[in-house]
Amino acid sequence: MHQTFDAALEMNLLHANQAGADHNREHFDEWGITCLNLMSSPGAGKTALLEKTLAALRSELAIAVVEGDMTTELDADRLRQCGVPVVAINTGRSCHLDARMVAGGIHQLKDLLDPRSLDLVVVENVGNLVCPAEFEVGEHAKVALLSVTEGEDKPLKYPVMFREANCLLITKTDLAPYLEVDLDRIVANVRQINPQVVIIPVSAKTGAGLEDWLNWVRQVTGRSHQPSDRTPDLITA
Ligand SMILES: Nc1nc2c(ncn2[C@@H]2O[C@H](COP(=O)(O)OP(=O)(O)OP(=O)(O)O)[C@@H](O)[C@H]2O)c(=O)[nH]1
Ligand SMILES: [Mg+2]
Repeated sequence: MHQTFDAALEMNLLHANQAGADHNREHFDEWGITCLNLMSSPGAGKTALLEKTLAALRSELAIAVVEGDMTTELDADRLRQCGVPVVAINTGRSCHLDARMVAGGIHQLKDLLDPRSLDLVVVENVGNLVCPAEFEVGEHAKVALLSVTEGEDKPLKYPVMFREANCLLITKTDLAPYLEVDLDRIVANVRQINPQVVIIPVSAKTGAGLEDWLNWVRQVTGRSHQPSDRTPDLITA
């Protein structure tokens, strides 16, 4: 009985969230904005990757960030240093952003600037490998990050985020030589869950793979002026 009630409650919650996400996406579309939702377990390297991404792309794209954390503006402050508009959302006890919270972020952004002047809004979700993937926020694409330190089995054990992702970044590849980790095994496990996902190994520390990631962002924002002149390792559509 309880189970049926809980399942119905969850369905209603997700249904209401989906309506909010669709509404956010309508706004993004109206303003000509592409929205990306970055998701991973805590510490996989979302903010570090964003720091490099903003530094590289801010001269060619007008970018803003919606930064989600349970508490603090630590990440938001790091990204403000990159010279782009950043709004911080503290989720309190919630382990993910939902569409309503991001709608609040959009309103904060509108107080700072004309949204039609933006090309790209990146949402950095709360660090959590499960819940963020279940709550759409109005994004056009989901980007999941999995660091090499987390283990090859994570896509199999926590499949939802990997199933939903349009792009998977295998992060911190500079650390791979110091670990007993098999990148091919990570890729094979991800492929079991999601055969279509684009997979890009990156290191925010060394910059390896960064250009491939930047080209993917250019592609999804419709600004693919500088296509990569080679087929990058492991990238598959
Ligand atoms: N060696 C190495 N360390 C990295 C790399 N990227 C991030 N780190 C480190 O990993 C730690 C976490 O990085 P963050 O970027 O804060 O991770 P995050 O996913 O934003 O974390 P939350 O927002 O708390 O979920 C920091 O100590 C970073 O310096 C990388 O490519 N290589
Ligand atoms: Mg972060």
